[in-house]
Amino acid sequence: MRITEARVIVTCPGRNFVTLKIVTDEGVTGVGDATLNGRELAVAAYLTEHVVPVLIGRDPARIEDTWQYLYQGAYWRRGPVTMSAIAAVDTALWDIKGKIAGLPVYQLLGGRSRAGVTVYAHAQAVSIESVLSEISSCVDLGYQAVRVQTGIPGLESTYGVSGQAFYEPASAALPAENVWSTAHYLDHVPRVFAAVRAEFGPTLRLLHDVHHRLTPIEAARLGRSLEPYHLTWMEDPVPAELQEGFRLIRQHTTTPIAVGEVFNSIWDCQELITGQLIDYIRTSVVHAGGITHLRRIFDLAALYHVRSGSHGATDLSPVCMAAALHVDLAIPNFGLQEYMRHTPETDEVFPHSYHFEDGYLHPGEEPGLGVDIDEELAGRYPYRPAALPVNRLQDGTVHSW
Ligand code: EZ4
Ligand code: CO
Repeated sequence: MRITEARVIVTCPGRNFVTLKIVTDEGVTGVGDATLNGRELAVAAYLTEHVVPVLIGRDPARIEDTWQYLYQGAYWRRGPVTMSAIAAVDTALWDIKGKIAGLPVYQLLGGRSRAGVTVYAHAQAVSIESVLSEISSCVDLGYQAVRVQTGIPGLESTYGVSGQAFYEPASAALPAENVWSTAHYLDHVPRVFAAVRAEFGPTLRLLHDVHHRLTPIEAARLGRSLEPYHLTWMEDPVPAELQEGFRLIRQHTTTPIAVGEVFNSIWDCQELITGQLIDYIRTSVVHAGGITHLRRIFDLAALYHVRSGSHGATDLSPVCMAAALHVDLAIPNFGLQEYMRHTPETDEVFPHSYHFEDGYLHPGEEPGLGVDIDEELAGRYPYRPAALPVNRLQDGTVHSW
């Protein structure tokens, strides 16, 4: 069997997605997600100009060899653009392998290790009062774990609390600017979780995303102040270029730490994992080199009691979600999977077999990944330039968003 064609499809059914569809001479096709929020066309160009030409004529069965060819063969290693492009190819090849075998991909990864994939929902609102009712709605839907984000008094807007229909500004061509205050934030967050625990009791699993805004010692203070509310994790407490910085957080708090949504490779988390500096690794299929490399990261993590907590925001397409669920179902050290529902338009463009039931997602039993792209429909939603916001301190200094 040979690859005869690979199409790069950019579509915007509410937000931009980049999808690679690989076609073989025997008519079997596979899909992979290549979406990099705010930098979509960079990956599309990387695929079109540098990857698609070398795929033509290759044997689609050789997943590991193709991965190594694209990774080592580029000479310029790692980085979000390269690794998202490699991920798309890798994911599509797993999809093809599953279809040829007549098995869902999780079976190729060793079979199911659990009944379903426990997912966490997002509860977000400006006030504490309204976030409590958002959490109630999640509980009513069957979720056992909820990420809680609120507005910060004194700040006009903050991460994770958006009044917009699209999660995270994705409509403006140029970046919006947010204003940040660590002092206001650190004062407020413990009050939020005190109210949530008082309302919902001790067993609902609670999470919070700090979104890379603190220094290690500030994160240590936050973790310590949240200890009475026993979070499942605090996410991205600090920017993670400095892996060593997590050691300082660790020395001060037992609040578990999750990190990794912006990581591209095992090298971004090697020290975090082997130093036992984190509890959950949140790398995704699309941004960390596909199923092949994600499994490598999770296998390393398993040796150090680190569990998976894969990123699953709506800027990762249903193709990525489907692939993630096959990995989640198979690995021994699964932790939690983030799940934000896509818009009905997105779900229509990407028909899929995965489904939600009682707090769990199930990938379904279709051969391959169980997801596809309706190219005709996708063509009706042309790309729209979009950018993530930029953050500044109150004095105007640029800060992590
Ligand atoms: O801000 O995916 O945990 N989820 C997140 C996300 C990220 C977006 C960036 O594109 O932090 O919502
Ligand atoms: Co996050």
